[in-house]
Amino acid sequence: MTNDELLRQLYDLTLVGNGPAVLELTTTGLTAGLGPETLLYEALIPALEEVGARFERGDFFVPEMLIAGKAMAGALDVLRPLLAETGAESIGTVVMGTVKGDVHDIGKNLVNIMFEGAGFKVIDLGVQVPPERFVEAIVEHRPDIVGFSAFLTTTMPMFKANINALNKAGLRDQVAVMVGGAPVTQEYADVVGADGYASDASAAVVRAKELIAARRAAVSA
Ligand code: B12
Repeated sequence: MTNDELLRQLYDLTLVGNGPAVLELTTTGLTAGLGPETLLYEALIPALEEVGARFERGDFFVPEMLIAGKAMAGALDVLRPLLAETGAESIGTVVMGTVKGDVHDIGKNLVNIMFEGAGFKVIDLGVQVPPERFVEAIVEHRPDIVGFSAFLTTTMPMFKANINALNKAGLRDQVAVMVGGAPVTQEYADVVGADGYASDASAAVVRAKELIAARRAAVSA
């Protein structure tokens, strides 16, 4: 099988949510010398995008989304140590969570993996995280960055609710707020008053480093 055929098969099998075959093919791909990023960005993520498109058209339903998501999550478990390979000292702390009312966690988990890979300490609060839980975690861990993930237009307003909770707790200027998730845009991030937005995990790392550098420069000025 050529690498292109392997990526095509991985895409097809993720699309239909064949977890065991996705796992096997991910391992085969790595053995054949394909990088973890190639497997992610050229097969796994495009497959989930197609799942979403089919769901929107009414060709797929929630069970299909669920098994495709599970297949992707299984592959991520294999890719995680390779994406997060680092011996570096921590360059900052990030508290991350999917907002209240939202159970999508694959995108958030991918961001966490890339953050860890870049040398951040990540505290993952999981999914359906209410504003008060973010506040507690910020008080406890004193992170440089708090990240809110949302995948539904109906849960995106929780960004604003979370920021209001930080303001109320007097924590807003102690932490940089980053937001993201499939329906989120830079414009929306600006409207809710977030400090940073990124459309994917690699961009999230770049933006997080910029935010930390800016905050440290402001403190020492
Ligand atoms: C898998 C999936 C599910 C699974 C989730 C499994 C899981 N454990 O996550 C299940 C089946 C549970 C599910 C449920 C539902 N889903 Co759903 N789901 C999806 C699907 C197909 C893939 C999402 C995904 O994981 N993508 C892969 C990752 C890697 O996505 P990504 O966006 O590239 O992630 C990057 C960025 O967003 C960014 N990022 C993410 N978070 C953050 C955070 C920060 C701080 C930063 C900086 C960056 C960042 O970095 C990530 C990594 O590169 C999407 C389709 C889509 N196109 O998104 C629909 C989709 C998100 N779901 C949708 C819907 C409607 C639902 C349901 C309401 C369906 C229903 N009727 O019940 C429920 C809601 C449940 C709930 N309360 O949350 C809609 C949302 C529409 C909308 N605009 O609101 C979508 C878009 C499908 C569609 N096209 O209609 N879903």
